[in-house]
Amino acid sequence: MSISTLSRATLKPLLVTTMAFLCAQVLAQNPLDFGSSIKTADPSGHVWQDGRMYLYTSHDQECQADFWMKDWYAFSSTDLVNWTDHGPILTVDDLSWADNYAWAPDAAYKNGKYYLIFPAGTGHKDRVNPERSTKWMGIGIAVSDSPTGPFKDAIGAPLWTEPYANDPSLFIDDDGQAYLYFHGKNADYQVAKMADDMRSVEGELMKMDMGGYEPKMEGPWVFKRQGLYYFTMPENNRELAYYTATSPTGPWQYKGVFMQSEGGNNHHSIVEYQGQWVLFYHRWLSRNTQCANRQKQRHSAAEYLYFNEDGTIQEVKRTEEGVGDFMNKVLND
Ligand code: FUB
Repeated sequence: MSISTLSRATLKPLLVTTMAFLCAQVLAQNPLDFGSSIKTADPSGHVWQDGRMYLYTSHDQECQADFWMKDWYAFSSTDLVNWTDHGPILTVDDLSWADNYAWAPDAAYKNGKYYLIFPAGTGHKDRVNPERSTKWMGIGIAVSDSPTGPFKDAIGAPLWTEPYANDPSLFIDDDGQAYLYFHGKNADYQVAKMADDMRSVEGELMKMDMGGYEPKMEGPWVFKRQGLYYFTMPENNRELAYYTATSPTGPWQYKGVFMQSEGGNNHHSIVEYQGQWVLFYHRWLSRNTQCANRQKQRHSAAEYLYFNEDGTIQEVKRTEEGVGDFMNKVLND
């Protein structure tokens, strides 16, 4: 049958399907398009004074082995679709005290400076004979006059060397006090107050009261909404879950999972941008067959996140579209 003999009734559903397909192609924004083939993980979102959204990420190099990661990146956007690559903003070569494990970073703005907080380390993790492992990780802090760096190691050393610490996240409360959350010894979640100059911690590292429910792991992220503090984390490194509290140091009350696991670790951040709450996280891509180890790699993605009237977080599903219609949504909501 030629196209001219197709009846209107036959054509209409075909056109609708085609349009829907084309729209999905145009809107598909997951994983995020950073304008190159770069693979990123552990995205931390921040909106600074210039009104742009900044994402600070770690970097999965092609064919990297066992999370041996070497540098950190920043990307920025005003529509969450078109991103500018500003990286790398710091590498382990810039550090005197670490040569590997450039893992999940976070950033903060305080006293007119931008801070990049990051885990890094040395040594080797022996997964077969853990007693032979020499791997060590600590937390460093770097400073810059610009949100996109270059960042300079602020103290030329980790904030502390013992105990083990990883996956730092900074939250600055309304009174200007900065809190450092991290995954510490025994994979417990801990918090410390940062000194006003952001170059050391003040007082003790505190293991937080998680209200009797504390799946261990990495990737803490804290934010405040309508006076309530949210402590969010990847439960057992997989499902994104959250707690709430009336203080930034807890005690925390467990509230449940808001994004299910798709296998492989997840690491996220939650930030409000132009009146929309957005969840940044990473997805595992298919195996790179060019790599000898056929290593899977990760890349950053984004979804809208919604709250119920009572402040609880609605479940977030992974989508292909992500936040591809962000500008339409901002203009129409
Ligand atoms: O990207 C390296 C590590 O994997 C991060 O620090 C963890 O949170 C996990 O995403």
